[in-house]
Amino acid sequence: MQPYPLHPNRTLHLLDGIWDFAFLGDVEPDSIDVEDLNLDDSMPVPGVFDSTPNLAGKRGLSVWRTRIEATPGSEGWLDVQGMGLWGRFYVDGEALGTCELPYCPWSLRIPASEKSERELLVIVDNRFGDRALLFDPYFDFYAYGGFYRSVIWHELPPRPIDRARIDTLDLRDGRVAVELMFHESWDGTISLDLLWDEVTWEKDIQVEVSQGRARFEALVPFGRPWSPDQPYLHTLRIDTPDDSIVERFGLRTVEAKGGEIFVNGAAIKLLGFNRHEAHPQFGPALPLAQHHQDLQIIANSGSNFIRGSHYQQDQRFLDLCDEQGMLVWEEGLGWQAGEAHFANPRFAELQAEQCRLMIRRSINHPSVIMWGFLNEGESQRPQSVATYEAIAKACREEDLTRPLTYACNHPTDCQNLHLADIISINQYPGWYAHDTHLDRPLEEIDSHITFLLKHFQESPHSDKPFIISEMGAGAIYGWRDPHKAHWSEEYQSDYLEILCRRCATDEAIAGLAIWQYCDGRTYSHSRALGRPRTFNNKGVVDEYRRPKAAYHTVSEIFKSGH
Ligand code: ADA
Repeated sequence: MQPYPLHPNRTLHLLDGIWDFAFLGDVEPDSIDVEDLNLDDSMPVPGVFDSTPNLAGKRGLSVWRTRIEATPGSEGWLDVQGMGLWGRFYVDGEALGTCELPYCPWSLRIPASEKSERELLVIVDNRFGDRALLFDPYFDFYAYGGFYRSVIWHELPPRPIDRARIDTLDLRDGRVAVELMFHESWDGTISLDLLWDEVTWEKDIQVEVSQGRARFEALVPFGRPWSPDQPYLHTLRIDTPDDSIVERFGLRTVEAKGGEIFVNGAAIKLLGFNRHEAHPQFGPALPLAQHHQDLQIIANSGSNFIRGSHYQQDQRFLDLCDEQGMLVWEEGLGWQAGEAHFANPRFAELQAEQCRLMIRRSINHPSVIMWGFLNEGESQRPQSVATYEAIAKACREEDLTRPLTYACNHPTDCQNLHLADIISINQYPGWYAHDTHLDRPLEEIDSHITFLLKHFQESPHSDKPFIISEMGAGAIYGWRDPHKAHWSEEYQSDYLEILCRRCATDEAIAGLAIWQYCDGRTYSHSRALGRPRTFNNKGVVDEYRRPKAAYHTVSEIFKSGH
């Protein structure tokens, strides 16, 4: 199963499978001759080499190679759905591009060649440093090297279609705005055939193309809204004389106003989890079955909301969320960016670029109801404003149909909240407890939430919905202890009982994303003294998705609403 959009008339080469591979270790990319490599190992794509037993924990340069039988003379477009941390792409020995955006959907144009056998070779580096500006060693999740998601080689027809964006204009009569985007910029008139939901044709629609884009409005035949309870999806196939695309979308509106979040005009309280795409066996290269199972486990807890922390999501997962009515916060990669990041213009450029690519890729997912960026950046610093504003500008230029937010852990002195449509706060009272509560940390939870609500109700942002985008406690799976102290399943369950009851019943709180759904591997250096096993253990299920006591506690409250 490949995610939407589909290209029914194209020759596609799905490059999932076993590639030739070699781990070169501590060498520099410019020091190697790609024509003179001995790739004597193999590696699966999707897959990351540092989750395999032979290379577990290794950092360095790796080389991946596969071959494609392509139509001579065809131009190529390589769809790289997510990789890390850094990759230089060669086709037939020629370097064509470099991806420095971990997790981000990224693509590459491949010039036509008269050859039929083509070679794709990628140098992948999982070391931190200048090539990995967006991923730092202190991030609280493991930085893997390889292909996190599928790679697909498209043979492009003339005037290839890139995407067709479909925005809801009117829920009542199913009116939509369609923006058909071609890969190239050109001007002219073109005839389109539209096929709605595989049954209703509209033939020979003449549209004007300007700079490679054609905009028109349409009425979705028998249009039905998409909602969490009735996640009704439509498809639109657009045929031009040269190409075809099938987009899936939902008739859905989302607004943030008056302290509440509205889906299709109905106020909704978001209750759910932060989820990392991670597994000890596969790292971020999750099989579809794991995405499916995670969604089932989260939905079974009574959740209606997932924050895809802290990077662009697997498109197949978002397709599943569309189908099952799960609401999603998708965000660009970021984790506690500080002064040095804000002083580096390249950081802001890459941040803005990755958010643009995220939004363009996910634009038609009705499940995605808000965009986020720069998780827990040091937004209390005045020098953070330029970077935050640049990213927010890029996001708003891409999409004005969804609220914009970012997870902030500097609630009382944040400099950038004017950019947020939703106030999203990360805090850990009762876990990283303050000295005043060291011996009775659980009492800190409610009082801190009350403090936060009062602060924002008295702030210029009082009309914005307030959500707790992270709050939680750790527990070691299977550790039951009468002391009910930190790291016991009892403490985590008691903690989340207080948190979830408060959030489920307090009308001033528009949403909660518990930190976190499942345990996950994190950094393996001395900072891990606070991370038993070098895992972040705040999951309500462990890394193998085995439920802790807290999972049942949370489920009872989410399902009952109190
Ligand atoms: C932060 C961060 C999370 C995780 C969490 C924790 O809020 O955003 O990724 O690191 O803290 O477990 O402390």
